[in-house]
Amino acid sequence: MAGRDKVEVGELPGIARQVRVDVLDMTYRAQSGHPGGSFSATEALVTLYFRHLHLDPGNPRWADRDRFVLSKGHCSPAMYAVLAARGFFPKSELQGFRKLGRMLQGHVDLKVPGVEFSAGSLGQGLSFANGIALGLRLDRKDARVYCMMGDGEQQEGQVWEAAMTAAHYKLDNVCAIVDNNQVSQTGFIKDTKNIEPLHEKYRAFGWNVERVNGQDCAALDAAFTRAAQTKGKPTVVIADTKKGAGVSFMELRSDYHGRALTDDEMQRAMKELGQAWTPPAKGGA
Ligand SMILES: Cc1ncc(C[n+]2csc(CCOP(=O)(O)OP(=O)(O)O)c2C)c(N)n1
Repeated sequence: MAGRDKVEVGELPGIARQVRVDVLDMTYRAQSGHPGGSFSATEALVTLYFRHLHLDPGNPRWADRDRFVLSKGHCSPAMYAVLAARGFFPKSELQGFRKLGRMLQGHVDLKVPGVEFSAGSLGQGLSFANGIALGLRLDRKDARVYCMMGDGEQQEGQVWEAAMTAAHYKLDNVCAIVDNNQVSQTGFIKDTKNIEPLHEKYRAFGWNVERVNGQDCAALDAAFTRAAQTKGKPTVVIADTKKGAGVSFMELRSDYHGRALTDDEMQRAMKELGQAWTPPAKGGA
């Protein structure tokens, strides 16, 4: 089935709910993957893909497309679910997530239609986005480049080299998004290596800064619109989110960074998402 094009802002939460259901299903089937950081990023992803990115799912390499770089590439489940919903590939592919020989592997990679950057090693996406943005400028194209990073990822030095580069070259076609979900792989970021005040840091590096509730699609939508109107400097949208957002017992827990839910957790989580779910018969095909 073909994916849906631009939708009204009021429709985004419903799409986000379905993305979360798909993320849980994919990671459960694979018995691995990263639901926590996928959930915090869901609203930003659906707002971008259903409202802002100029794309042609039937022609993923269209020269004038906007580019989206998922630098926190371990959050592939959410991105794959969104790409499938937009029609880049059949939704049935999601069932092969992290299976040997299948297209959708654990970290986003270029084999997947709609993916622009093979990620996995954190800290590199913004540098790559800068390169695309400079290339688009040379080619006199109006397309924009979006790059989503994690808040733990902000601890990587390369992020700040790239932040300097984007400001130096006045890359107003770059919009970074920081999924500021407070929790990294093993605990709270404020306890491992504090990154705040993040907005002041980006401002000092010469960026336009938008700081919004990152689970609020309308707020994100307005921030992305302002970003596109900002001239002479790159924009960062600091999306204040919660790791595991959308399922109460997963919120702000590093425990759900990189594992599938148990049967009992699946039942509780799917219930909260309003989705019927029963565990598969054991020993079946
Ligand atoms: C260079 C590098 N170091 C370490 C890792 C291992 N790693 C994978 S995910 C992760 C935590 C990332 O935290 P954050 O950026 O906050 O992501 P999120 O909470 O959104 O999942 C780490 C350390 C990696 N992928 N790359």
